[in-house]
Amino acid sequence: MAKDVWSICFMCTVRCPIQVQVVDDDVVWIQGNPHVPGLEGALCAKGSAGLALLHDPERPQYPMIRTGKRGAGQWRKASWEEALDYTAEKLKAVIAAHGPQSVVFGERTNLNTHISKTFMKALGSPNHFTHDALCKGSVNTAFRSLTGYTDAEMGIDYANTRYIVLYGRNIFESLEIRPINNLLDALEKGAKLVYIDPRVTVTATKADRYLMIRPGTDLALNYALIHTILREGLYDKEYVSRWVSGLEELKAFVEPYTPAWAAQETGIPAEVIVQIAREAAAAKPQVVFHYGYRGAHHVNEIYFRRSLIILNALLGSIEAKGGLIIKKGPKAAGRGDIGKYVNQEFPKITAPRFDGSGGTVFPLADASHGNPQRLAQAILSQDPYPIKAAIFNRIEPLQSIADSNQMRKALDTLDLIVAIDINFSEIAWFADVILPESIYLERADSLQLASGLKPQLFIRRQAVSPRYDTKPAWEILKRLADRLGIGSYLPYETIEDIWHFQLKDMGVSLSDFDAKGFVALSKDPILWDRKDGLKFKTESGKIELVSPLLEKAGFPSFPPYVPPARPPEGRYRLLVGRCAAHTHCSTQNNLYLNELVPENELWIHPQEAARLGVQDGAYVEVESAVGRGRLKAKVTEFIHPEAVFMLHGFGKTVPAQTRAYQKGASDAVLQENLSDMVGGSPAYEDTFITVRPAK
Ligand SMILES: Nc1nc2c(c(=O)[nH]1)N[C@H]1C(S)=C(S)[C@@H](COP(=O)(O)OP(=O)(O)OC[C@H]3O[C@@H](n4cnc5c(=O)[nH]c(N)nc54)[C@H](O)[C@@H]3O)O[C@H]1N2
Ligand SMILES: Nc1nc2c(c(=O)[nH]1)N[C@H]1C(S)=C(S)[C@@H](COP(=O)(O)OP(=O)(O)OC[C@H]3O[C@@H](n4cnc5c(=O)[nH]c(N)nc54)[C@H](O)[C@@H]3O)O[C@H]1N2
Ligand code: SF4
Ligand SMILES: [Mo]
Repeated sequence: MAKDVWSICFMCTVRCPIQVQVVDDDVVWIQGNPHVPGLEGALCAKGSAGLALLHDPERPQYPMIRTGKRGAGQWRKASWEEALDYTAEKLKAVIAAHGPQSVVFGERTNLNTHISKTFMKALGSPNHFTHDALCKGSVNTAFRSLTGYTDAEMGIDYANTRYIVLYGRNIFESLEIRPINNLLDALEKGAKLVYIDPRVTVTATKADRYLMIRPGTDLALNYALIHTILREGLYDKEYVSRWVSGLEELKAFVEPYTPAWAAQETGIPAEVIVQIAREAAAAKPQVVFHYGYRGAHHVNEIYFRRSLIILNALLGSIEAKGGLIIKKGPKAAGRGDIGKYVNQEFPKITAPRFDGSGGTVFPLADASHGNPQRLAQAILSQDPYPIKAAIFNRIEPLQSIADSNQMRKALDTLDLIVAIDINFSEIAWFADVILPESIYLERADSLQLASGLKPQLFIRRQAVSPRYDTKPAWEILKRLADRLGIGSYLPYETIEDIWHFQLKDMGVSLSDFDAKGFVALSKDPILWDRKDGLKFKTESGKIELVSPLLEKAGFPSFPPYVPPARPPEGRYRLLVGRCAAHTHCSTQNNLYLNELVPENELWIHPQEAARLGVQDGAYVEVESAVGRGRLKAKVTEFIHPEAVFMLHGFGKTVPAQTRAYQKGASDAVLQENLSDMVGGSPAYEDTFITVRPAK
């Protein structure tokens, strides 16, 4: 029997709405939801490779309990009853001996995060954390310091922009389909794209202007852009006088940061800096200085992110058509909010977070996300208390957190490691119990609320029955909760129970999803009135350039510029990133995607390669202060001579992933565990490595 099922792709967390064609309980075709503007049937290579994941025999097929040493790959097959009983008993023992705060739960934010947060609160532990700080912690803090909104509450109106500047936002490879299609439309209508990166990426090749910046100096460039915009009076005076405070302090601060000064620092000619400032100002307010994603992750990340938001503020592009927009949720559309189990009464938790997020370590970081970056230190130092059990759901601490060797050492001291995963990831292989989740095509999940100019709800319905003995995470957590005596906090049995609970105040029913797989909560885009209707969530209701949030915590709003350290003689700054064929560290073993990009290579400039005796295509050994690796060299002029680059997520050590096993090197093994202590992000790009031809 043939049917079409509305779902949401999960080959990466962009979560494109999809239409899945099913014949006789098997998937025959996946395409983007044709009714969604900007998607219209499109899917990326990874999305199409969902088919290979579904049928992959190299994923966990049943619950497993470790029998040998950690990581040795000796397992026994267990029933779900047995594996859940085992996990619950171990958790109870840990809680009895060390208290509920000794249990941590990490996950990549997903549709069921309201359930896992509920699980942890009911357990009495403050230690639920997400990947968020690793991705954009400092962007989040920067936005809150200026506007009161988090980065998750901000978006970009790509379709209507006239001028967009991307700082290592390699949007055509590290992709999101809808934004790309919208941006392509804008470019066709004449919008200009400026791309800044020490490496020539696919996005660089599509730009009107590409600037090979010296790594880590984007902040100097931005101070010179701000200097020029203010000196030449190019800013949006009406917007700034109504919505921005602290302009005089900013003017005084950027005075010394001239384009000539920045040219020395960045390698970008002064006249080009001036031209960009003028071009951007001429397009205002339909301008975007892209504030986010990764790109330049350094210990002063927060100030770089603030400088980007300040540029947008000066050109009046915040809450402007073709600029940045404040995302609108159900309330702005006159609806009730989506139901979340986490909005209920829980027993009071007095222990602080293990990671000091919103506390003693990262006072300004968003405590609702926590910070995985501190996990290894917190375990090893037992500060602020012992951690004894960890549940990892859809997150890979051994590849997504810098310094894997330290992480392995720390995790090995725990009494219990649980992995809820769909792959034999490094962490699953190192765990004590693997609770295999059904993949997105085999399960339904909580509804997705997508806030934006037009808020919408999306649904992931189950397309086919599970190929193996796997379960959705919401069910795994419910069954675990029942065994721990906290099941009443998760009052559901089926996915329909969850959906009804989510929809109860929204004026939407399940059948509303039948026609198109989504429900629009507003007919028209909701933009607030720029004259009088903007609602910044700061105390003054304005964009606060001088930030009480920062200053009350003892951090300056405008610290003097400190140049990034130059690599010591014989070392290179390690830059990392993604490619279009892979998702972080998840897809390297996928049958199709592995064929497209089987391993990572080390990009190195020819002048440096010649000096080191490194040949294009030959193996090199790389080493940092904390780890080492081996991969092929790619000798290319397309990278700044101070830096080398590798794709993130390779260098697998799990033999069960036969296609990816030992291919390339892992960036996380090399990276030192450094952080921006103000913003909360890791400084992934402050590690220096040596390179030599492999023996
Ligand atoms: N195909 C694919 N797409 C994805 C993802 C994926 O895994 N795969 N993941 C999604 C997620 S979660 C994220 S966070 C985004 C990431 O999206 P991006 O931030 O666009 O992507 P990265 O691939 O991390 O690329 C970082 C770029 O920054 C450059 N860079 C390094 N140092 C500097 C510097 O000092 N200055 C400047 N200007 N540039 C620098 C690097 O050379 C690299 O090209 O992608 C999203 N989209
Ligand atoms: N060294 C280094 N670390 C990084 C980065 C980097 O560039 N270098 N980038 C950072 C960024 S931007 C981000 S966003 C994070 C991402 O960090 P992660 O979220 O950890 O990375 P992913 O590869 O997206 O997914 C991790 C795990 O989720 C599992 N998984 C995939 N789908 C499912 C599913 O449906 N259910 C379950 N239960 N598990 C699933 C995968 O098998 C994998 O083990 O990493 C950050 N950390
Ligand atoms: S970008 Fe690709 S992999 Fe990510 S959700 Fe969309 S289709 Fe799936
Ligand atoms: Mo990310």
